[in-house]
Amino acid sequence: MRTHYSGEIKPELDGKEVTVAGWVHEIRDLGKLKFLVLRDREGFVQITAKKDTCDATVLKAIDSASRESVIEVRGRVQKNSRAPGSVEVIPENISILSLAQSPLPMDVTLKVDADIDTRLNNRFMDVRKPDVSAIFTIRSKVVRAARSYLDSNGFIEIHTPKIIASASEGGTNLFPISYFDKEAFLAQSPQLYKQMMMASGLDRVYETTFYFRAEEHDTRRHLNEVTAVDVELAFIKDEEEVLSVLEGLVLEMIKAAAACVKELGILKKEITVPEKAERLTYDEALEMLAAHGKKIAWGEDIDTEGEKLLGEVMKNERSTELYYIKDYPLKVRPFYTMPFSEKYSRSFDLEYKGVEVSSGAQRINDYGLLVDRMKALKLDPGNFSFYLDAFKYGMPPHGGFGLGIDRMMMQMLELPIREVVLFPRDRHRLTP
Ligand code: AMO
Repeated sequence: MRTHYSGEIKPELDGKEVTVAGWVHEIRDLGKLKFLVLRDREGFVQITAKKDTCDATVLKAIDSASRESVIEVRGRVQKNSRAPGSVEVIPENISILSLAQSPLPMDVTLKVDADIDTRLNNRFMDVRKPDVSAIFTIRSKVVRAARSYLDSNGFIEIHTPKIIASASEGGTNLFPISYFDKEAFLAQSPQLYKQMMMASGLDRVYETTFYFRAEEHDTRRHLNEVTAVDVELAFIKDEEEVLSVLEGLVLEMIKAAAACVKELGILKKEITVPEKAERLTYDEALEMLAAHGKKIAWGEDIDTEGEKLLGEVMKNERSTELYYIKDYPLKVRPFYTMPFSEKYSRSFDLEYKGVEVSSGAQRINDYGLLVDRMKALKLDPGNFSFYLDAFKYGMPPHGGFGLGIDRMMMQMLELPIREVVLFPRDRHRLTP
């Protein structure tokens, strides 16, 4: 059993017996002296074996350990100003716990850059690299910060089914699955279920969830399996209350990432925490884009290029990287979105550095209006009876949003989406 991680081996422990365990990062044999660099999740520690003072079994173990083998080393800490971190471990016993085959499928010493496909095919090895493991340490802190913010604001964490019978966002991007003798799909969103919970009395809920989306994208920012935080809250006056929960949540997540000083140092990244999110309306966004040469017809969605340009304009002219676009045309939003007038809706997207990270709205809570909106969008209310029932017997006003965790990570660290997901699912990738 290891007693210490590499990060704990400090010169102050001089003379103390320790056990460290991890992977053989590098071996250098200088004849009289053998150096073995051991790597674990916290970093590296140098194991130094002198030929004339070290036990023969220790020297033999070093000779037989291939790179990336898993070993456990018991030994004494020794201060040494010439060793990395001014400290080394003089081994008294080395056990080889698992011998690695060679050649290795990829290099983990950071000397050779492997392409992203090789890295993802060998993700278990890729994550051994400190810069890659740093991403997932930050991700864990960010998700924990999201949960903790929502918990402390009275939200209850729920889990809704991922095997569903009908579409929640419109029907085209569902993955069909066979479910005994019935047709079923992987859930593209917890939307209908989180809304139904608003009629249950648990009036503030959230879920850290998967979305499965059968979209044939091949971009830096789309995946077919997405992780997100979905939130829904009831007894709201309008969408502003939903926006303020989203703003608080996103700022906490960015703060949590910015606090990962060691990991950001390894990644050579800096994260600036915005003070708040700025606000724009959809119409203002269109005007700003038009003023910068990008024309979008009223009622069209703002495309990727438009979003990117808007990101640049907001940064240069308003010194902000985080902003909402509110009041979208009703016709580009899903059926459950609360209308604001004939043309507009009580909906919003949150943009971070020119990419949409969240979208949400106040929802329709009136049964009759909901059915009308379904019909207007050519959806058959008969397919949604399990959902519509929740609106018949007391449904409070409510709203919510879905916030992409992968998108947040990618924008905070300014990396492509595949880098921030352990085992990404895209059009070409189903294993590992
Ligand atoms: P929407 O479809 O906009 O809204 O999704 C919400 C957020 O999820 C993330 N996201 C994705 N990330 C990567 N790849 C994808 N293919 C992908 N699709 C979505 C984005 C996006 O902003 N039911 C509504 C939310 C609500 O109104 O509560 C919904 O799913 O960050």
